[in-house]
Amino acid sequence: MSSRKIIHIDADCFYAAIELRDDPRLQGRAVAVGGAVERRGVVATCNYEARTWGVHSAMPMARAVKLCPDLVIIQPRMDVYKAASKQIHHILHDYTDCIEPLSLDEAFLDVSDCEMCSGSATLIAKDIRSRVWQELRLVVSAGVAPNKFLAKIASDWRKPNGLFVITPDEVDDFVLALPVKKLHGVGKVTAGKLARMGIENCAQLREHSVVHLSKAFGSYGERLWSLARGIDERPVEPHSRRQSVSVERTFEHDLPDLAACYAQLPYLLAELEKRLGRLDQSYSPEKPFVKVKFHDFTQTTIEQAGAALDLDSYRLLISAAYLRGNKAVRLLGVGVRLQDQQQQNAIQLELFSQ
Ligand code: TTP
Ligand code: MG
Repeated sequence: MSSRKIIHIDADCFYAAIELRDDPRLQGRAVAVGGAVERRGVVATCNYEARTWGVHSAMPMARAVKLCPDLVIIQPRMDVYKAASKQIHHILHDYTDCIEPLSLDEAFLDVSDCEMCSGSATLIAKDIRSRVWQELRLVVSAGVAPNKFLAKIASDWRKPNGLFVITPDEVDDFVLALPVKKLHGVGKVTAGKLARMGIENCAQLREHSVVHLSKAFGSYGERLWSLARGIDERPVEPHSRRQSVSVERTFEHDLPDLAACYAQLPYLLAELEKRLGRLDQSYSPEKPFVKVKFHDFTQTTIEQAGAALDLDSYRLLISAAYLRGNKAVRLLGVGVRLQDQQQQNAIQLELFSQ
């Protein structure tokens, strides 16, 4: 198998970061998102400030408050987190459609065939990190490696606000020093069993034959043997279908008025057309939409069912969106919501079978 380029993206203290972004009064304070103490709530996540006090995910909120008496507790706003997740995914889809979402704030990308950034996975990861910051004011850490298990470890390696790259040449040295508890699938029980065999790191794990490991760990033994050598052939499995195609640009200098927005439209639409052209036949365009983000980061989206996908439609949408804020614009987006023919067919088949 030729070497792949896998990126793992994981936002830093995702829910908490969104709360800090949306309420500047929280800056510098220890913040936890989760259920209230009175309702025996638990911590969903907390910012790094709170983590210095020992607070962490899944901890009862009552205990968190004991550890960190000044903790600010915030009720989760799932709708906002889901919307942010969607926006991050829109950015990711600009680089490849081979994306496997793992949770709201985490995904694998296989960028082996991506030609952007001169095909450099490191530059793509940098670009993603800076775009997520520019467009959402959120920080994502990224890991780059030839496979999924190493990319995931790498994204954690320099967290928060980190990028860590393991090139194919570096895999061997990196894995040798790796504690076995970092291996994909090694939980407390397996780690304990390995420790009793005198195995703490992958260098020690490598001293055991695949036969020996299979005897000790059943079918997982062979997997351990591979992981200890930095081998992980699992493909990135995209299982979510596209719902839209879009192009967004953040401008170096804010666009002062509607005329300046109009002037950008042809360039954005040309790029959008290119991206639509790359879609396979299983999608058909449904309706145009636009997004306008103003200089103060407020933003608005408008779509129009039944409208043609032409310059006039987008001009109308842009002007309607612009007038909602009527102030300088930092980002413009144009897009098309898609109809997924595959899903439509599935629904039809189900109907017929009744
Ligand atoms: P994580 O990525 O595990 O955590 P995080 O993003 O908050 O922090 P970091 O990645 O910097 O270590 O989870 C993403 C979100 O999922 C998190 O913000 C809140 C939610 N979550 C829970 O609701 N319960 C949990 O036990 C965990 C671990 C996460
Ligand atoms: Mg995270």
